Amino acid sequence: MTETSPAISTHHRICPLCEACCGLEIQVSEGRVTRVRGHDEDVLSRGYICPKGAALKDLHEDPDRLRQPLIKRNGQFEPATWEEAYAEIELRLQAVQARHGRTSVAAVAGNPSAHKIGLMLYYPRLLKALGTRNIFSAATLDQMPRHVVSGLLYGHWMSVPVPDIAHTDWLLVLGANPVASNGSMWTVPDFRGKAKALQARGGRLIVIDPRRSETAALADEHHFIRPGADTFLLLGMLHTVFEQGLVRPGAAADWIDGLDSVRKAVQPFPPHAVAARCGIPAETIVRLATELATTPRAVLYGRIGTCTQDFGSLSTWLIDLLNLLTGHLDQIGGALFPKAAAFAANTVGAGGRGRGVALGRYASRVSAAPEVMGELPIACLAEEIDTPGEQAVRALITIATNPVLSAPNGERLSKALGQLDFMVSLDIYLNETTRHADVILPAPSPLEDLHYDVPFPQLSWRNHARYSAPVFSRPAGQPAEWESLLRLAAIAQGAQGPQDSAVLDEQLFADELKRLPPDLADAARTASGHLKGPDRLLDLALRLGPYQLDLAQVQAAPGGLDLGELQPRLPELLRTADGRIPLAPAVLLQDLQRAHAALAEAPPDFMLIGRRDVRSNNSWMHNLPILAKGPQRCTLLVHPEDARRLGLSEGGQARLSRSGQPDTALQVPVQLSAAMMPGVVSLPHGWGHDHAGTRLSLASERPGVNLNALLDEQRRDPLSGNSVLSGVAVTLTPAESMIRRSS
Ligand SMILES: Nc1nc2c(c(=O)[nH]1)N[C@H]1C(S)=C(S)[C@@H](COP(=O)(O)OP(=O)(O)OC[C@H]3O[C@@H](n4cnc5c(=O)[nH]c(N)nc54)[C@H](O)[C@@H]3O)O[C@H]1N2
Ligand SMILES: Nc1nc2c(c(=O)[nH]1)N[C@H]1C(S)=C(S)[C@@H](COP(=O)(O)OP(=O)(O)OC[C@H]3O[C@@H](n4cnc5c(=O)[nH]c(N)nc54)[C@H](O)[C@@H]3O)O[C@H]1N2
Ligand code: SF4
Ligand SMILES: [Mo]
Repeated sequence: MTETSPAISTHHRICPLCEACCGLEIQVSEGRVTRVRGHDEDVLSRGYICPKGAALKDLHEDPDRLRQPLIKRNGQFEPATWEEAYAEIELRLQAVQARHGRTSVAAVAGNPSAHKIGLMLYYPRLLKALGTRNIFSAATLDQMPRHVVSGLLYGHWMSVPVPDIAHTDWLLVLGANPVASNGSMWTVPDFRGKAKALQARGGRLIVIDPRRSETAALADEHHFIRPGADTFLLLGMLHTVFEQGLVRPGAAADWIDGLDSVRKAVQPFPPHAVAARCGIPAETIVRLATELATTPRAVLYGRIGTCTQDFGSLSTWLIDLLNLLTGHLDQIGGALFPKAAAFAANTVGAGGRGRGVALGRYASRVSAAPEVMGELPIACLAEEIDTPGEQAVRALITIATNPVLSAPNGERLSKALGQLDFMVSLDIYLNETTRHADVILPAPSPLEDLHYDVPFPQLSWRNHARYSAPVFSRPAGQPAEWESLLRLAAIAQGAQGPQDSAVLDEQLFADELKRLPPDLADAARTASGHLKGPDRLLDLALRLGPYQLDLAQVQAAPGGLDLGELQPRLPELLRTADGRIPLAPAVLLQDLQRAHAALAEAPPDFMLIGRRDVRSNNSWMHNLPILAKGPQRCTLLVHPEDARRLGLSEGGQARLSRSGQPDTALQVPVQLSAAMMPGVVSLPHGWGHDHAGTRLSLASERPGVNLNALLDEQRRDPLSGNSVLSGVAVTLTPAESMIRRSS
């Protein structure tokens, strides 16, 4: 913190609202935020900020943000003290455990938990204490295919290659819109600025998307693709690479196995055979493959559009194979693996080999969906609750998640939550999901919390280590989230009565040290022992990390420590058991049969895709005045030709349902957009704030509709368990017909 004048202080805070992780400069006067702007000295983001960053002030001040625990009594939430709340949880959670066993309790964690160090570091403690297999998270609505492929190919879920945007001359983006989303599984603040720099040095940006997105508008080249068909495009490209003798694995050549299997596997997919399926001409497919292979610094990047589809794991695998086989993996200007200063499993130990990963060690009870990364698909949560049986889920803990809006078929989940014996939520709002809880524990405002990003330095465009101290102190009595998690963990383990979170934290630290060799543990106890909470675990992780830093060093650099440009990391990065990269894992080859069977599928009349808006964030930032103002954002984008054919007009209402499921119908305002691929319509997710019993006064004024109410929770990428959220067949009619039919 710096004192600018006696009344004004300036603080530096990493923005916790999206994966760009911008460094912000927050000015405070008389206990209030008076200005938020980008921090010019931040080593990662260099002054960049988006409208959401500025909304941290509104979030901090939002009168609807919960500041006291709530306990539901006779169907009504009543304010309670923290000890009353914990006592209620103890009574009721332990009763469920005693009666129905440990599996009867489920836990779900959501997106914001990735942005809270307290949640990242202490949630595993809670899961261990719960001892349940019913663990779910938003990862299966998002990036699970990415983890599967990283695990299988490189031996760790979090070994994710990211485009070296600082040096590449050719960047192909599939299914991502970083100009609006600010990047994902790739921490890249100011993507627009970096893309413009790429173009200024003569490079090219190419976008593949069923909508001419904000990123496509910036690109040198954009191609529409039939939603869900990336796998076919990528297979056609890979076929070309083999066919034209362009296979040159470069840096990775010494470590790969299974090249012939890949060659054989792509044979049925020449460009002319996949062109109609993906909607991209064969010549274009061949040209893109050739450009990728012959441009010395080139890279493919795929994200949510390539993950949340029927072939999510296949698409992600093919993206990596294309980068690798054209010599761009682990190469400057290609796709590089970041080297994080702390918490990265792929920096631990000697490197070069490791334990690898296992998939499907167990399966979900009802659908037999395989476990991945210790989780089950979140789309299975509702059925695990509402399908009777000895092993049914009867109690639930939610941490920073709103699956009633964020997951497919939230209606079913909402009903299922109503059937639970007990539910507790650690959250900041009384919203569509937490309204079902029996106890809500409020998290502090992000400005009252210290921060260090745990996952994102493992995904960043440049290596760095940055720390934020709290801007404000927590209100009296308000625990940090990690303290709440320690209390919940103690309860889950059967503790009775009030517990001291400081004592619980000592136990946790002692357990952490037990995992180290005795000499290292002694050194760590001496070095980090004076700290507590996440600071202590962070100090330990920095010391054990590849740069051998410590917390004090990172804290002393207000803009963070710049740890340099990304560098090649093979073979040290590998953690597969044999130290090799298996190009053709059996499970992926097998999954390819599914794509083969779907090659001839004709497109339905209309397909639905999602979209993100700069002023929105999944389901939970619609209550902040600075973001909520302006035009309605929950609109259905329809191509003007499609609209004319259907009798829809700008500003009119459309009736939208999943094809064959008229009861899923939503009524939505139409917005004409020539940026849509004909036959594809787009609706953003995270809306539908019209449930009774929430406390979201501003959001409920313009609730929008819930896209996920249309989606089928049973439709998943089988290997990763990731939900299919894009490319769903829909039926579209003017809303008048809805009125006529019902009258
Ligand atoms: N159709 C469709 N659906 C999608 C997507 C899509 O593209 N299309 N995207 C998916 C993706 S990528 C994701 S990540 C998921 C997100 O889905 P979720 O993980 O469920 O996250 P959000 O909907 O963002 O809800 C966040 C919750 O965290 C709470 N919260 C906010 N800040 C804090 C905090 O500091 N502490 C605590 N304890 N709680 C906090 C909010 O009040 C809210 O309840 O949505 C998915 N759903
Ligand atoms: N402003 C804002 N920022 C966000 C979020 C937010 O809600 N709002 N959410 C955050 C989260 S949780 C995440 S995971 C990231 C996601 O970040 P991104 O991955 O960049 O996600 P989107 O912006 O949804 O962009 C996905 C693009 O894929 C396209 N698409 C849809 N289906 C297909 C398909 O089948 N194939 C291809 N090739 N393209 C397809 C869509 O038209 C869209 O343009 O954004 C994060 N940042
Ligand atoms: S892009 Fe916006 S929301 Fe994302 S970290 Fe930066 S300021 Fe925050
Ligand atoms: Mo996400």
